[in-house]
Amino acid sequence: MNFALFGYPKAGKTTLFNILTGARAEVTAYEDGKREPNEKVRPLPDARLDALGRIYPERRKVPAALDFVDLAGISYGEVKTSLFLNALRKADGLVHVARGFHNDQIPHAKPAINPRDDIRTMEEELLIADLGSVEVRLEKLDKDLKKAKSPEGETERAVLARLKAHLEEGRPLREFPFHEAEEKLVRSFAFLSQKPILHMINADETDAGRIKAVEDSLAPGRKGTLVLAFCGRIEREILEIEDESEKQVFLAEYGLTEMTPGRFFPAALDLMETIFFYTIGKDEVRAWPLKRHSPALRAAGAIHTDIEKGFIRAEVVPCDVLLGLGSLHDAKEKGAIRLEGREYVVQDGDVIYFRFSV
Ligand SMILES: Nc1nc2c(ncn2[C@@H]2O[C@H](COP(=O)(O)OP(=O)(O)O)[C@@H](O)[C@H]2O)c(=O)[nH]1
Ligand SMILES: [Mg+2]
Repeated sequence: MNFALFGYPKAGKTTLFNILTGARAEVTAYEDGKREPNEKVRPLPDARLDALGRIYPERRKVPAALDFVDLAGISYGEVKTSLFLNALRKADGLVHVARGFHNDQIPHAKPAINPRDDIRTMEEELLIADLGSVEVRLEKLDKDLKKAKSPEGETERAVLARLKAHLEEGRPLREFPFHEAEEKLVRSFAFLSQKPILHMINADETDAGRIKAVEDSLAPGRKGTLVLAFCGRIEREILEIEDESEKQVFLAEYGLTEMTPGRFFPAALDLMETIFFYTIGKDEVRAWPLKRHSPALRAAGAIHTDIEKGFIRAEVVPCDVLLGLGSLHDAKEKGAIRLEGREYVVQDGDVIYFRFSV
């Protein structure tokens, strides 16, 4: 799963990247810094995987991996023409970092710090970028359809025309009521206003004690969007502290309850409607991300297309049941393992063994 950190210049994107991934990428106050993105994969902390791993200590634990890319700042009004559009399109989730801190030493393109405005303009800019893609494609389709008839072309044109009207009303594609076939048809556009977006407010230190209030005051409450706040400067300092209890003291002094990753990961995964299922193989115990409400067949396909093609059945036991009984062997003895078919809707925390034939 991958996340793109993006936003207007000097918002604290690289600071957040470091906080989330443990990287030590350069953070710059003045010059634009480097243009190439920072990238780092971070294994997702997973208490259930850890517990399963303790049953099978000799097997390798493989957590889900989150891939972060930290892009250089994009100036106001320039998202549509940005070099980073492709990086944004590739992301499963967008992480927009908005500046909420005041510091005269750090340049800002607008007269005031206004994260609410930045959220609004950034969402608007993503929408405009999508509108651009739709218009370009429609123009091309119009030309092609004049030259030669094509039922597929007509269908696509009709869908895009509806998307265009929707976007022109200023509504993101997250709020478009896609049917499955339509969704498939436009998937390759990788529309930005269709992606889940997490707005991360880099709040002022003076707001450290009221992070929740900042979040509540800015939450747009629209489908597929979420606002979280963090104090980049304070957390960066805390990261330098080695001693765990000293860290807690420092956090408490500022009125903070938790570091950002502990809040970011569950919130982001929930926003992206991602659950996890687990496999216990002879060499490894592994966590697999999956879109919520997916059938067992899709879970099988996430592991390998052969398992999907040759699917026979899924042997399922919820992780907490397995942990309670002690091991897969005990779960089998106690009859706790269910046999499920391809349509079975996978639940968060299911431990699954797929029977398949090649
Ligand atoms: N006062 C203050 N400065 C910050 C905060 N977060 C980042 N900065 C500073 O803002 C500048 C830009 O930060 P950076 O993370 O590189 O932002 P980016 O350009 O969005 O990647 C650096 O000088 C940081 O030290 C913050 O929460 N408070
Ligand atoms: Mg940066």
